[in-house]
Amino acid sequence: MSKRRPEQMVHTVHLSSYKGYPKRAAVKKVSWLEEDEAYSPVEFTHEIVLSEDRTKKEGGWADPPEVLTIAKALQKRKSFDGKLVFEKDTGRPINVHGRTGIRGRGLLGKWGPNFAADPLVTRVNPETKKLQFVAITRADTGALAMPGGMVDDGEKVSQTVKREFIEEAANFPAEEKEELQGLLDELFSKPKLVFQGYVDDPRNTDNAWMETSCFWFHCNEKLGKEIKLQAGDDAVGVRWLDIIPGEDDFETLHGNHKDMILAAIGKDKKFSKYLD
Ligand code: RP5
Repeated sequence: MSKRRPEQMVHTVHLSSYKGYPKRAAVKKVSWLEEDEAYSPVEFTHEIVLSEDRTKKEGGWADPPEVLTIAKALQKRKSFDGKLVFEKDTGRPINVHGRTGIRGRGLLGKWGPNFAADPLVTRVNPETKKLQFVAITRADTGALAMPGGMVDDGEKVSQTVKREFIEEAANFPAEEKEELQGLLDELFSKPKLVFQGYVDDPRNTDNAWMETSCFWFHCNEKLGKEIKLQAGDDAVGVRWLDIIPGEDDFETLHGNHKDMILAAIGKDKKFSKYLD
């Protein structure tokens, strides 16, 4: 797995906007270790999150708004990027990578880290010989991204990557799905964990943020030709995208997906040549 020291990640979320979010307050100093006396973040938790309070709604996916009522459970919550630190006056966890311009949870259900999983599915294009990966177009921002999603309560991350791939990138009617099943089982049989950590996601706030586990699955020639793609769920498009640093589509991937992909491939003796 790629071992990035968490402190090397400098997030840019405070510079981003997201549909339905208020404008972020100015962030002069990202790091909590530096004083930013004028810092005045906007409080924002989306009403969808409040309506999914699992203490009030059966099957709800969000924590309750009163963070102190789950203080014990929060103490046990672990971030991939370091020990959780809590605000003294409110008990809220603070973003492991610094200020974002928004307090509260935005559209994220959990206080602190919200865990996702991302499948990096690659192939060598049989004609161009370029290394490519399966990229979806996200419905929320229009950005290209790995077809990842949130880990459901009680679900193993290795199951999440396969489920999310099928939902977002291989969303065929039942019959066709059955035909593809064998290929997908083969492809997802050997998960290789290549990244675990923070995602520079535009939904992040000072008190809630995305973290992911990225698993790499490479298609051999046969699989690369036979796997069919069909967008679904949160994806409005899907395609094989060339992994070419410097090219616009690749440079502008969601969050830090580009860095995760480059780190995984750059460290692999067999594949790093594709980045030359
Ligand atoms: C990113 O958002 C993760 O890396 C993952 O790709 C995705 C999960 O959120 P949804 O796509 O489910 O909204 O931060």
